[in-house]
Amino acid sequence: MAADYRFSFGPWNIHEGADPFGPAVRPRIEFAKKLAMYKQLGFDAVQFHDDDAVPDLEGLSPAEITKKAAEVKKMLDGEGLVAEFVAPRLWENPKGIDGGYTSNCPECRRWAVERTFRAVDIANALGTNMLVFWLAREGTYVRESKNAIQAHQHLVDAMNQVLQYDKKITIAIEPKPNEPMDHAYLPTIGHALAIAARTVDPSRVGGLIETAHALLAGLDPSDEMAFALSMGKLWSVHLNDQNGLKFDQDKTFGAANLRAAYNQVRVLELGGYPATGRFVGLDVKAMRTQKAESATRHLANSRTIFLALVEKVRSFPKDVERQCIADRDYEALELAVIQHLLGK
Ligand code: GLO
Ligand code: MG
Repeated sequence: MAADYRFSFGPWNIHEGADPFGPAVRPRIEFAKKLAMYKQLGFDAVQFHDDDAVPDLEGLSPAEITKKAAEVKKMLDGEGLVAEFVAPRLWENPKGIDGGYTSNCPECRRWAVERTFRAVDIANALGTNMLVFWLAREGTYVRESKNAIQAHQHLVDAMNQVLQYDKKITIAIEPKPNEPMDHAYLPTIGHALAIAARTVDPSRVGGLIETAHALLAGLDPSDEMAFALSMGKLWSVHLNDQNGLKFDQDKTFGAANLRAAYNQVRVLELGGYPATGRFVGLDVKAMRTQKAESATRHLANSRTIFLALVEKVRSFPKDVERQCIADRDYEALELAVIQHLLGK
């Protein structure tokens, strides 16, 4: 019954386990081997950074980049997979050190837009019309280091150039309030959609909401998703979990707060998300302690938990919900939800 959901993740979600305090603990798995794992794990679509699809793209011409991306499209076809989106990875290049689009250096801003044009070319070659803008370093460590008013205009200018470069491309902004920056410019979906409204074609700019990012902003992810859904702007999600206000943990979906996970699933159900044909993305990381042979469990487990919660949402007694609401007895409603989750 819940099979109407389709799932995606990015190759970075199968990783070697390095963290800021220690090196890799698992062998690197090459891209082709990762692709072969998707279907086995129950996933149908691949999320890409531009350089996941075309490694070392900085040294290549636009034609070479497109050719290499076309080869990746063939690999996808061979596995029965599709590309969901391409995200320009501006944050690992020296020119993106101070943000790409909002850098104080005009040459770096131009580089960021050019690199995004290449991401558009890659998206076209992979057969998707969606870019994701996770604006990693578009912000500041020190407020006085940038003019924040101007920075927002730079973001609009960059998006406009991309929207004009390709009249079919769409941009889903993935808001995040901090990390790596102290303060990032588009911390919530409200900020993202307000900026979207200022572009040359607001209909082609929407959002991707990540559970952990909303929690880091002190917000309820299901409300962020509801806000986007109410405007037809929820174009993807990065479901995961987060244990309080600390570094971006990307835990298995539902592992820290099952009730909040239930409410994210509930809102996707209420918003008719599966009928939009969009994917449920899982941006989850295996724990550093996980042994190599089982370092994809976090993906399969997140999907299993998601599907179990779909069943929970669909089987919640609607008559109880209606009665509690009619009686304005929200204590009773809350207990009914908890008992339902406990299987009582
Ligand atoms: C990091 C983000 C990151 C993005 C990915 C796609 O906090 O969640 O994983 O989702 O780079 O743009
Ligand atoms: Mg993410």
